[in-house]
Amino acid sequence: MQKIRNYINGELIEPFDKQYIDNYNPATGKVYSLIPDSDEKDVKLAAEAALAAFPKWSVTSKEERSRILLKISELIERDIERLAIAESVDNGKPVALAKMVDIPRAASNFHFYATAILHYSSESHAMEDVAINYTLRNPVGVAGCISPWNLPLYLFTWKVAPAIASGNCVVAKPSEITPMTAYLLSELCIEAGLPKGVLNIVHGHGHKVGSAITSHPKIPLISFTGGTKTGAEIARVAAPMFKKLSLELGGKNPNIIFADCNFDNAVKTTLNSSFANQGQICLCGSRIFIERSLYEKFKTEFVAKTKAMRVGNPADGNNKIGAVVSKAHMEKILSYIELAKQEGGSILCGGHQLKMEGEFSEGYYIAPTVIEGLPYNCRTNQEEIFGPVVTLTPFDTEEEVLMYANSTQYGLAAIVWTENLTRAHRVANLLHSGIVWINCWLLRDLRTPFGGVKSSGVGREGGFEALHFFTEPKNVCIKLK
Ligand code: TXE
Repeated sequence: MQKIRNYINGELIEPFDKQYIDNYNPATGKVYSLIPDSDEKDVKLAAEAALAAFPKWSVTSKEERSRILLKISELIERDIERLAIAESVDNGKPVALAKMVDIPRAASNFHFYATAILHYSSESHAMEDVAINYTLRNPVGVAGCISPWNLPLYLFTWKVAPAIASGNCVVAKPSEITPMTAYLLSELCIEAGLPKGVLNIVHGHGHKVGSAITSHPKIPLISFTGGTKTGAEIARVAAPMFKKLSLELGGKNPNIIFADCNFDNAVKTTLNSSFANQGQICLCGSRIFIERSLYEKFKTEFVAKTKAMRVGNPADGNNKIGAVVSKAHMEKILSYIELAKQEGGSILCGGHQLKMEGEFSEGYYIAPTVIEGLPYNCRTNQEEIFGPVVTLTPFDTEEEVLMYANSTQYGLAAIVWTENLTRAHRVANLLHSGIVWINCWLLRDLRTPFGGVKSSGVGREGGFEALHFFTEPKNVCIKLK
């Protein structure tokens, strides 16, 4: 059975204690590889390697850093097929989705930051003829990057690329549920000639490896994407150590459909924003609010199209929906469907596990589920389910739907469908959320600020925001006379 190895000081090595965790293929429910069950001893080794590499890497010219990152990007593109299959086997997502979204985006993350550093400049503040201030932005040191399982290589590289591009060294931990593509990336980093110790990848559980990174005294900044509870725990540990923190957490995003929308586009994109990646994207719109005059028409069309979505073997290009990531997560999603029924919801389609044939009979499949008849403030409509489950709710006025939309503890993304330009701007301004998509979803320009408000996180990733985060500003003031 394939054994994943840690990537420390430029080498692929076994964990200190030589202990391993089973890695499941969600499509079959079978163990297919082994993950290092690392702990604080492995993190210590990785942090030492990163600290040793930092003095040289931090002064390596940005042209040279850029060249190496571009090489990594090219190697990801070269291996797109192999990486997409690995991502699908590890996570349960359709291979076609990994090939179209996850892996190209991982390559873009390296490409984007390889070039962004060439255009990054810092500020200068002149005090007329008295003095001039200028800001130096130096890399901080060793960055801790902790990422989740839903978009494994995509989100892992979204942190690692800006961190090393800006001259930091990194101790990173991918999710123990989906570690394979981060492991394959470590092989590509070696091939690309990334100097040893610049990136170190330690595999294992969050409560062992993640918490050892968070509490390590020589890791002064932490970039985390994952659940809100974990984010709160990381903040609790990191705050008294005055670490810099970037937290991208959960969402319960509203998808607001006004009667004047472009109906066909709204239905088509809403299918995607509801069920892409089995609904396991923090940006998915899980609460669909529809203006009452359009409600029945939208519901009929949306439910019919949802029923027609094929679920099954992620390697079969005809299947739009694969397996959810783990047995535990499948059970969590199913328990929320039960909760929705108890809260008085009617299941319009789905609502149950799907049993497949043959080698997929033990896989974790859930029929895409549409629920109606729930109040906006019930638990089903307030808590993050993170699966192929959406609710439909009618509304009468703009004021009412804004109240529904803003009623949760989350504020990551919102989607609005309307052909009325002034309303689009007005509503976008009044939504409590870090990102608003008008008449589209998941359209991403990597230069834009990415992140949420309220319990959806602290700080922004993307563009120069990430380069700001991974550098420390220092003001230098020179008196002129
Ligand atoms: O996330 P965790 P899980 C949501 C979603 C999901 C829930 C839990 O609702 O059901 O979170 O998912 C590491 N110190 N999202 O359990 O535990 C962990 O090993 C440091 C939203 O997978 O937050 C993994 O690498 N690190 C989300 C990473 O944190 C710790 C994406 C995320 O895992 C740690 C995924 C600790 N004490 C889930 N405990 C999004 N916003 O995209 C765990 N980790």
